[in-house]
Amino acid sequence: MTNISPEILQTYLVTGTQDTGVAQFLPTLEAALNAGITCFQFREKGPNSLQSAAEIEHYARQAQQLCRTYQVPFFIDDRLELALTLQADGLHVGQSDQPWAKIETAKRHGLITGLSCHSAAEIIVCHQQPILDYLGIGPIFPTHSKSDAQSPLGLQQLGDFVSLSERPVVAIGGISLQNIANVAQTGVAGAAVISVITQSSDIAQTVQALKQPWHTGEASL
Ligand code: 3NM
Repeated sequence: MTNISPEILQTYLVTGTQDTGVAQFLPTLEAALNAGITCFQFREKGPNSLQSAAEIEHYARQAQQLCRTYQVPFFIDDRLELALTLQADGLHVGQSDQPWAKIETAKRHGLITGLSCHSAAEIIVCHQQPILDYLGIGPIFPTHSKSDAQSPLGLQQLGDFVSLSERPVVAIGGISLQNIANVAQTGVAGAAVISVITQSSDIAQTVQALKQPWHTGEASL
């Protein structure tokens, strides 16, 4: 039960200027697009993020333009107004972002919708909501990229949640080149990452390695 092709979720970069520094934000995104990420989420949030609405819109527009060039879907985290103004491809929200009101509005405007979930109860609520296209589940492993992250779920729990979900699942939180094959084997549609790409010294090689399990058939989708 989803309106999207789950392949777009496979290698999903989530990033804002707080993760890259302002100067490296667009070059990092372009390197990742060029290397084959399948989806991008503009997430300007947390310590060191931009505070000016005009600046946030400026970088979001630039990122959207790059995504258009590479024909990769452009999502926005949480900021419904900005997502509607820019006619983004999708909106991703967390449990504390008044999720259902935002998801409903975004869907009415034709956007793809995603919601972060951390528990079986939150996943079961989604069963009633055809307006939701995919679930983000995390953190799977400890992460340094989200200061208010919940406790890590681990691979076993991820697999259980994938089975429970009626929609494609993207795993997030602490995903690395060491654990991507195990993450893929749980049946997720994809993996969403920040630091493994933003802190990579060779983004092309890192993105290729993240995509590898889906190419070699290790993923169970
Ligand atoms: N959301 P990294 S964990 C943005 O659990 C985000 O919902 C999470 O960054 C969640 O790949 C997370 O560097 C940070 O661990 C992911």
